[in-house]
Amino acid sequence: MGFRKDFFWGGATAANQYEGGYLSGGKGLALQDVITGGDGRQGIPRRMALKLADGSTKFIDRRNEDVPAGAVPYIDENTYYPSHVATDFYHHYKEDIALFAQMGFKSFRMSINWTRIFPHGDDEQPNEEGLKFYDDVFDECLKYGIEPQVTIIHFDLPLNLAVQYEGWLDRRTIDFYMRYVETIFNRYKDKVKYWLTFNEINFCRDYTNLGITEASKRPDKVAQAVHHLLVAAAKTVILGHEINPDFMIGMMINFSESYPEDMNPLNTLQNIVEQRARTFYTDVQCFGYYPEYKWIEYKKAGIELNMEEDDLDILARGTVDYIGFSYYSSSVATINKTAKKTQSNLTSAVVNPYLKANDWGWQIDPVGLRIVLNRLYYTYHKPLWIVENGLGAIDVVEEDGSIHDPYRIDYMRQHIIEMKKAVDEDGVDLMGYMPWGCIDVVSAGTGEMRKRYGFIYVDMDDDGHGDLHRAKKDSFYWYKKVCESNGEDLD
Ligand code: BGP
Repeated sequence: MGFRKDFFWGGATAANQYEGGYLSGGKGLALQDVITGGDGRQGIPRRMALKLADGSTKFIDRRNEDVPAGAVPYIDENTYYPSHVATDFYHHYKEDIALFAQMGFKSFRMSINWTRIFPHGDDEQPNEEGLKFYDDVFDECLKYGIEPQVTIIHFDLPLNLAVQYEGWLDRRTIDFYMRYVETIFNRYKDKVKYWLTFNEINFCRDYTNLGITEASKRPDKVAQAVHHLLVAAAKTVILGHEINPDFMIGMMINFSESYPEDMNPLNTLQNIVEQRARTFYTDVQCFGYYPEYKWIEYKKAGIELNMEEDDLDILARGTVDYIGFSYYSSSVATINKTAKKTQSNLTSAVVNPYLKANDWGWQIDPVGLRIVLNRLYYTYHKPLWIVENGLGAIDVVEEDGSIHDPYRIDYMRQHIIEMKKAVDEDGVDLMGYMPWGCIDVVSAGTGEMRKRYGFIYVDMDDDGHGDLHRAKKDSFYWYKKVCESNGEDLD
């Protein structure tokens, strides 16, 4: 009973939110480098500065406004961009990995910046300095017996591919991506065994992930680009197993639970329909084919995918070895169009009166995690790995430098208790638990630093002020006990 002996206790990060060094070592510009910060609680969105086709410039809300055709994102010199320094893993990786080792991490999730390896995305040759950086990072992890888990694409697209090719809409992007994948697979095949393809693939639908202009007006183009992502993900699995049969290559999805509002059958039906925004991806990546409901949806919308002859075969052969997923909160499905809504992970959610929420409105639901574990395991029968979970909160540094974060400990304790029940009582095969932002990083949704998840505090604020020194929060010592006791000591 209890978690498996080789359970991966660890933590998760992503290059564009953590690494900084945005032009160091030959790195090129990625779309994430041209997105500003914002303020989630004040409703100030993250923005992008654009040079428009007529020569004028303008800022847009990167999530709720389309990038017009012909527009080119640029860096406005009077604006602060949080990814440029982030929390500077680029220069602090040795110190940070040593701290992870102190906590007893067995695994560390990070992503590779595509533009550190291929600065423009379509380069013929990789950038050796970028490759060397990750060699050093992996060596440092392995020195402490920490298994790296690498996300190949974490909300990441070279700016050049967006501007010159319209990103994933252009089939050639699959080839550029595969060149990147082949390069890193060959280079790191003896250092990295666990991979994830596209972070939260179900949220990769906008310009910053797909590179499609006027995305909201072009659902057919979005569907086409998503098809390219799925083919690319399947090709990754096939190629990875050829390069090293021991590779474990997972998908990565945000799987929030959702409940029908009440006993009205129409709300249960609504829930099934809403769940398809997630299960479409797990169905394709685990079963190896498009589910019938998706073909019907596309047919009704007049969407016809351009497929190459062997696409369906690639999808069938490229099914994943495990399911990696993020879980933070849950939602409610209802046919009531005026139901009260709150914020959630990169989206909004209907309010559930049974749950409390964090400062950003995300509803906290540990039991929902057990439900998701059951749903995924008993649908797909693949090992599961929770590769993100955690509480975004404002931390206060006391005069003596200590940081007391009982709210974070409590959140994680409740989720680990439910995880344990899923393993012990429900028989779910769970590989690991990687709390998000194990060290403070920039928020993906709001671009803020004040929204912190870490066990380790980093001195950096929303305007780029801070000396970047690291400090252990109370949760650091708590999580150390959790790792060392294999999840038995949660006090
Ligand atoms: C997920 C992303 C992460 C991360 C996390 C927390 O959507 O995969 O990159 O940031 O959510 O979200 P936020 O940073 O918006 O609080």
